[in-house]
Amino acid sequence: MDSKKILELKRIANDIRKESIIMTHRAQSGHPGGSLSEADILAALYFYKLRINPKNPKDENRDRFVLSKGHASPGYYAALAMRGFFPKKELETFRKLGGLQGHPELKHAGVDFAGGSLGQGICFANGLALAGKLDKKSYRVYAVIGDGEAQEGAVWEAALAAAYHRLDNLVVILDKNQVQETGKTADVMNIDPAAAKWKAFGFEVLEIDGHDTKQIVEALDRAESVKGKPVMIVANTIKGKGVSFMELNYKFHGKAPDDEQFRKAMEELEKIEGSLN
Ligand SMILES: Cc1ncc(C[n+]2csc(CCOP(=O)(O)OP(=O)(O)O)c2C)c(N)n1
Repeated sequence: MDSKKILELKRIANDIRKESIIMTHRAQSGHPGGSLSEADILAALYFYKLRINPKNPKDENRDRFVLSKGHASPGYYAALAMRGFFPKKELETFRKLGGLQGHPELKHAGVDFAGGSLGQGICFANGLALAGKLDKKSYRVYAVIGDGEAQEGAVWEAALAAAYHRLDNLVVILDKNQVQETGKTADVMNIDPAAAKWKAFGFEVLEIDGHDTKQIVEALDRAESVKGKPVMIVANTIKGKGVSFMELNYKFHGKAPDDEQFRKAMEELEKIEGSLN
């Protein structure tokens, strides 16, 4: 991928971050931390890798995307709106009655999975991937899970099943942002060495810097050539990435910025935007 396209994806990721801050601030509710950490991954998926068509969101041959960490919906909605699944104006309805809910609902164009109950998305992604194989479809399935979420037992049952069924049409991306709801993942219940664990479960494991767009794109490309087993991309990220006082700060897991924090966050993200021109 040329450097121009990389830069474009970085700008998109920054826009996803800005929208996540705007949405959570407006609603005074929602999850900024995990939205900021997943932004570069979502930008690479939605604006490079996924074979999807916003004009035909239910195309049966589309690649599937599962946001298993459904609480990080602001980043997800921003990516969907920016990709054209629904008007950006709808982002203003975030967490309002009848609008975009805190956790994704299937009624919204582009949403393939109603995430929220942690541990379920990767199981659902397995089902999609298995169905694709049985139906001889060429679509691929991508799922993003959180590192706190990876403490759920169901995740490991899904990992066993994915390898057992040789789901080489499945790519799981671990948004390893180091922090969960109440503190550091390593302190609450350590999931390391994560890469070695997924490898032992039968995955092809690629470990990357999840904020390095070039590495994300290369890993997504490489994943396509893996045969006979599912792929795990361990994306090392920073919760709250891009906003200094949110970075690695569990207090911004599920808390919206107040007016002053909003102003500062936007100022920082706009500075990053300036550096990307
Ligand atoms: C089964 C289940 N238990 C608890 C919760 C409440 N909860 C929402 S987010 C969260 C922390 C998730 O941490 P992580 O997966 O690291 O997410 P991220 O840091 O990427 O936001 C918890 C415990 C939930 N949504 N589902």
